[in-house]
Amino acid sequence: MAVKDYIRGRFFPHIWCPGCGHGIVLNGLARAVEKTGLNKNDIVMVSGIGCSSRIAGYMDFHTLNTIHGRALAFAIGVKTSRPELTLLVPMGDGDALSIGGNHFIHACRRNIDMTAIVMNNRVYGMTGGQYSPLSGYGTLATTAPYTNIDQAFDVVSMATAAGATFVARATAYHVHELPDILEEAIRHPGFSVVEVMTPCPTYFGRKNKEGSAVDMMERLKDMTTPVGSKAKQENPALIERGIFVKKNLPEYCAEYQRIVEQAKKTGS
Ligand SMILES: Cc1ncc(C[n+]2csc(CCOP(=O)(O)OP(=O)(O)O)c2C)c(N)n1
Ligand code: SF4
Ligand SMILES: [Mg+2]
Repeated sequence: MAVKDYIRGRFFPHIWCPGCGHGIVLNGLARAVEKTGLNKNDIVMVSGIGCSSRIAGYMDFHTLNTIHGRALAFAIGVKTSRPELTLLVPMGDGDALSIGGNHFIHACRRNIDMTAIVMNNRVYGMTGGQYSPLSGYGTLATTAPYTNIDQAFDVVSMATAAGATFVARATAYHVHELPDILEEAIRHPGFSVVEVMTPCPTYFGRKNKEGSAVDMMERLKDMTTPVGSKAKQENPALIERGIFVKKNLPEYCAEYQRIVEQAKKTGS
């Protein structure tokens, strides 16, 4: 199948603002899936609610646009009943780590085979620019007109500490790295987390005077560096991108089946 076969062209034009990074994530995902060679009928995409979650409407897999913060709960239900399917779970930063934070850390802990994509634009885009747990100290938002004093979560550190067996960070600027990282995440037989730093020029950019959508893209280039690079030692403020964790642990559905078989044999 080709990239265009994974897209629902009939629903275009999409709802995203000019310069929004979410469409680049859609592109990256379509290319990643193409690289895996997966049949689209074997893929289920489960999203919550948000501008980011609209991605499920545009991709031609089995798709569920569920409840804000609950995408992983629905996805775990699908995966445990049909373990042979490939689960992709795109979420916003608010969706994944604010209202959905508890589901997120426990999904990491369980190592269930699916790919969680956190589309981090550091804001609640869909509802008008409220600050999220990823906005960060010193930022402005419609709900923080005099400056946000909450510190931000680090998605990579949090997913790693909670036990995710594949953890990576990509950006909407680095369009060639994104499909490669997503492909590796999808192929990984466990719980994969990919944070994608992506611009929301309409709210985060405007509130924080970050300039045009192009300026925001250039900032993604300037503020990040490949993981383990010398640049990070010289400038600790740089944010690393790439793959941070890749390890094998027993997968949840396989373990569950093992227990079922064991119970059948022993009758207890
Ligand atoms: C249970 C529930 N609470 C709140 C909302 C309102 N709501 C919809 S989207 C959203 C935040 C979206 O932000 P994010 O997840 O970061 O996605 P983005 O729009 O930035 O891509 C909120 C609070 C909702 N739909 N359901
Ligand atoms: S409000 Fe922000 S996140 Fe939502 S579509 Fe517009 S640019 Fe994208
Ligand atoms: Mg957001």
